[in-house]
Amino acid sequence: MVAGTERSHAILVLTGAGVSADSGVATFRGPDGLWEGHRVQDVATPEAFQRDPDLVHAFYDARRAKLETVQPNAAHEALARLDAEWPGELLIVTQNVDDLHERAGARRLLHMHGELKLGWCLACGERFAWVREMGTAATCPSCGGVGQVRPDIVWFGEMPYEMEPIEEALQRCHLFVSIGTSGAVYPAAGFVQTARYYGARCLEMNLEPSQGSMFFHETRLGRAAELVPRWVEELLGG
Ligand code: BV8
Repeated sequence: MVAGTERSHAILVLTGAGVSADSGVATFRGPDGLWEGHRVQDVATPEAFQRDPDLVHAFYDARRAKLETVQPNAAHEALARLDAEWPGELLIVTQNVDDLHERAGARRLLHMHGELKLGWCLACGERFAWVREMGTAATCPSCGGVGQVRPDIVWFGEMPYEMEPIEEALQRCHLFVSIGTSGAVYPAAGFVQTARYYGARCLEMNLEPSQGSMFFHETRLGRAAELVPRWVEELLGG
């Protein structure tokens, strides 16, 4: 969907795990529905963290370590090119907690579910960069508290970040584009309905139809690393 998109138009792009899949980062719902061998409720809820902090830390420590071994793919790079060259408003809202959008050069970017490379101290409330193993005995760089640092990730049952600017952008955008997400998790899965209600044209690019496909004006099926560069070229080059 490019026809009718003026260079003054506002674009909101929502990305999910499918945009990092071509970099070798596991998506949440693999064929077995498990997430790197775990059930979501055992590793991505506050209750799981209370119940078994060692397991939750091991899960996030392994995913943070994996980030050092992967690179942005053509989809991240194409979105960074759009960010650099699109003259109108642009906001990339990612559900992903990896840093591949940033490493490709994206700037107009919000992480609504937090970031693997951030820590959060429950003693003093500070957030800070954290690139190494965390475990249950990490020391807060701000207050020195020991064993009070958690991953700065939005777990199920927790309020996603930046919801106000995201709501505003959803109401303002002329084009809403969803890339690589199953449309299984709210509130992100409901964004297309908000954008459409406020008059945006809605485009979905995914390996298979998402749970919200019926709300999109157009669906393009395929790998993000192939579809996204082609779409950005249509927008910028066309
Ligand atoms: C909230 C961080 C309320 C973790 C994530 C009970 C209590 C409270 C809330 C609820 C509840 N019951 C239901 C809810 C709502 C809940 C929810 O939606 N549950 C679902 C399961 C029904 N939502 C929440 O809890 C949210 N918070 O509601 O708070 C509140 C209100 C007031 C005050 C306090 C609280 C918080 C949700 C955020 C959870 N955290 N991530 C981490 O990453 O470790 S969610 C996680 O799964 C991801 O971040 C993502 O958002 C989500 C879905 O993942 P996807 O990105 O879509 O990935 P998935 O694998 O599912 O799909 C990948 C897609 O890509 C597939 O379609 C595939 O076909 C495609 N694909 C694969 N390869 C490619 C490809 N496409 C293109 N190219 C390829 N190569």
